[in-house]
Amino acid sequence: MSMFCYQCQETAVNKGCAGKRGVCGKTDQVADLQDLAIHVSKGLAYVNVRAHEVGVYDKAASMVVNDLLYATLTNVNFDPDYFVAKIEEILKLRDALESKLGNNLGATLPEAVTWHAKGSATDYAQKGYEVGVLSYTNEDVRSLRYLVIYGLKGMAAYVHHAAALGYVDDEVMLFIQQALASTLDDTLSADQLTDWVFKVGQVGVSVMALLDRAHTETFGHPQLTQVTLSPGDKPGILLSGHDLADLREILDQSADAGVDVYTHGEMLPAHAYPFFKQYKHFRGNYGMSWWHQPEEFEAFNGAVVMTSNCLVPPSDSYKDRLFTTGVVGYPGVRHIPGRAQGKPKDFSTVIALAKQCQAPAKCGEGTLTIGFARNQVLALADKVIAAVKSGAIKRFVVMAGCDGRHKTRQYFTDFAQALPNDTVILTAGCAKYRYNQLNLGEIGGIPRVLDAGQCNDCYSLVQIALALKDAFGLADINELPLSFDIAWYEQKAALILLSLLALGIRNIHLGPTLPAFVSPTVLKLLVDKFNLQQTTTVESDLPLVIAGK
Ligand code: SF4
Ligand code: SF3
Repeated sequence: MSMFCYQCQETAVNKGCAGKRGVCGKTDQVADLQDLAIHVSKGLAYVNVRAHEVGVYDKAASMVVNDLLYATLTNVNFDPDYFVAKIEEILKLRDALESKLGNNLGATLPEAVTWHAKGSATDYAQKGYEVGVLSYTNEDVRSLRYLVIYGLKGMAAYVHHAAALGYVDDEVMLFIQQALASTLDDTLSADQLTDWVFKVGQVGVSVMALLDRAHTETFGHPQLTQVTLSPGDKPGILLSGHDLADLREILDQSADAGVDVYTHGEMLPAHAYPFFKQYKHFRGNYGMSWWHQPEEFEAFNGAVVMTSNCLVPPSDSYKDRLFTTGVVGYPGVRHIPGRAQGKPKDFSTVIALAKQCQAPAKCGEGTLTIGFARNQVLALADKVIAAVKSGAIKRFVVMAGCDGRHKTRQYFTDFAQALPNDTVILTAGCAKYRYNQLNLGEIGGIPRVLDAGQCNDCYSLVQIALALKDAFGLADINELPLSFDIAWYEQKAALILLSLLALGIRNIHLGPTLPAFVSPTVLKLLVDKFNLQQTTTVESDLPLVIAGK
């Protein structure tokens, strides 16, 4: 067996993970099964789009496709059995829809629509390899197709978290099917393929808006909040990932259990929502970004729940204290099943285990200041505008996105430190852990690092930028004293990048490397149209970023 995957920033030698195992720990079998699962999802999406045209659309199937896309995102699901089951479920849904459609399906059908499963998981994996990334021989077509597919994976993540809170947009669900089905259409020209890429970016903005609405209408608008980093002396539950619906249920179910609940990684912004402040046992944040989890989960001593990416393959020292839920999975790690008929998930096993554990070992100290999403920043709008007008703030620099393991990411810490004292950093996503404890000070009471929240809260940063544009009476967002120095790792960041481009934002510096899935021709297009640049060194990039170039 072999594999080929180039979807994340840590892909081997920035070309592609091949052979037996990816850099993230994904095996060739899982990578190939994921590729087959995507292939059959394209087939189901194709049939469902046709079904929509003739009025027999399967709404539930669109969510199955969505969650499958999310499960294949980097560091979400490493379990081959999960993908075998999903492939079979998707084929059944496709076949059922096909029979409803009858002659309406059409005569000339893509192979993804006509393929039928036979054999074992090994045969599935073999098929997955055949229909995976390398099945596209033209590298530009491959690049544009995978920009669409990876953007959709990121979109699926945000759709999933919004849906968990009851927010579903039918037009978005249909778009995901249409965009996925478009990757089966060999008649599309280069321009049409490119159009699909930008459409994904446009819809990405709407999806981030939907998740923002789901979060703020359910939990209130984030407020300026100090989060403690020192653990208490009770046993704990540590919640990582992005899903706030899971957090609410864990907090409800553990309120009288004598345990504390902590956030890890991308769950940190939860402390800023008014709703979560009611829980006395919601104690603080433990640890840093995702890749520190082997040491941090070990030192935590208690139960750990992964609600989304990024899961690092666990060591035996804490595997029996680790739980997955939602679309996350890992062989041999206990999984908390989803909500049946709208009832909350049952986290009693997690709570029972936590009660028997020791309290967390010391990990950090002091506090972090968070909660600068759009409402909180706009509450300071007068101050911010006055500071820009007086010259006290010369520039805002969006340093959002993902963190990762590469040593080269020290660039982002050094860059934040090197920025002059009259600049303000706007951040979101786990990239912030590279500079959120640097104590960069304030400008007239406005902290120099404004943390809007999770990666999806880049939407909040865009809203802040648009409000400033209006306040200054500018015609174009690119006229603002605003620059972008973005760190990426997985496919949510790919969606965020496409969304920023769809909004017409130019001069984005992206690093630490450019995506391996962007071919030289496609890169030229992005450079010519948007002046997209790879981060280089702090010395070279700093003057450009300060000058808005
Ligand atoms: Fe490699 Fe990233 Fe794919 Fe994992 S997700 S196999 S590290 S490219
Ligand atoms: Fe981080 Fe995985 Fe992307 Fe939500 S948790 S930003 S990398």
